[in-house]
Formats: sequence, C-alpha cells, structure tokens
Amino acid sequence: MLVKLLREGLGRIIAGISVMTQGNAMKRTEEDQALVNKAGESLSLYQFQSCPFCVKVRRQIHKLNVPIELRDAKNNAQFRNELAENGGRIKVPCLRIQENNDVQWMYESNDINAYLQQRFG
Ligand SMILES: N[C@@H](CCC(=O)N[C@@H](CS)C(=O)NCC(=O)O)C(=O)O
Repeated sequence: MLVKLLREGLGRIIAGISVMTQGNAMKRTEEDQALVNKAGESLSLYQFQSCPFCVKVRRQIHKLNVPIELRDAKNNAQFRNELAENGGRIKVPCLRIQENNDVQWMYESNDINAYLQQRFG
C-alpha cells in the first residue's frame, strides 16, 4: 500500500516535471499541420497519468505536435476494458492505430516513439 502510494506520488512528480521541461512543439506550415491533425484523429494513446513510460510517449507526442487523444486506462473503466479486450492486456502505454477498417494495438514505449518519429518526425 505504502509502496503503491510512493510510486504514484513519484510518478506524478515526474509527470509534472516533464510538462514543465518539455520544450517547444514542432512547427509546420498550416497545410502540413492540418494533415498531421487529420492523421492524429485515427490514433489514441491508452495510458496512465503517472507511468514513466507513458510520460516518455507523451513527450514525444508533444515534441512532434500530433494531437492524439489520451485515454486514461487506470481510472476510466471503459478504456480499461477496451485495452484488455481488444489490445490483449492491461499494459501501458499502448497506441491504438486505426487504418481504414484495420486496428493495430502497439505496446512498448520505444516502439510507439519510433513509429511516431517515423510517421511525423
Ligand atoms: N517496457 C514497457 C513497460 C511498460 C510498463 O511497465 N508499464 C506499466 C505501468 S508504468 C504497466 O502497464 N503495468 C501494468 C502491468 O504490467 O500489468 C514500455 O516501455 O512500454
């Protein structure tokens, strides 16, 4: 219980410091940003607010300036169930990628960041 509380507290501090130090988002022309915004509509990130691996991915999302919906899989039962049932396990971060009728669930922060970099960097 105490360990859990400490971990949660530390996670929140890391998340707060991360937001304060995340720097500038990538700048694009209006047309290019509109395309990125559109692409972002087909992505969503299942995450916990205070998970350090999620912090890493949120920094990447901010840096690349891609609007991706963040889905709280800790406190929101619907998102948690979606992740468990469709992704296959409750592990975060997990990026849901919708392409036409295909949905891919990508786990592992390094893989997610590499995917985002390759697509939007
Ligand atoms: N190697 C993974 C580690 C992710 C990870 O350990 N996430 C934790 C939260 S910080 C988690 O989802 N734990 C739940 C579980 O493993 O069941 C990554 O880099 O994404």
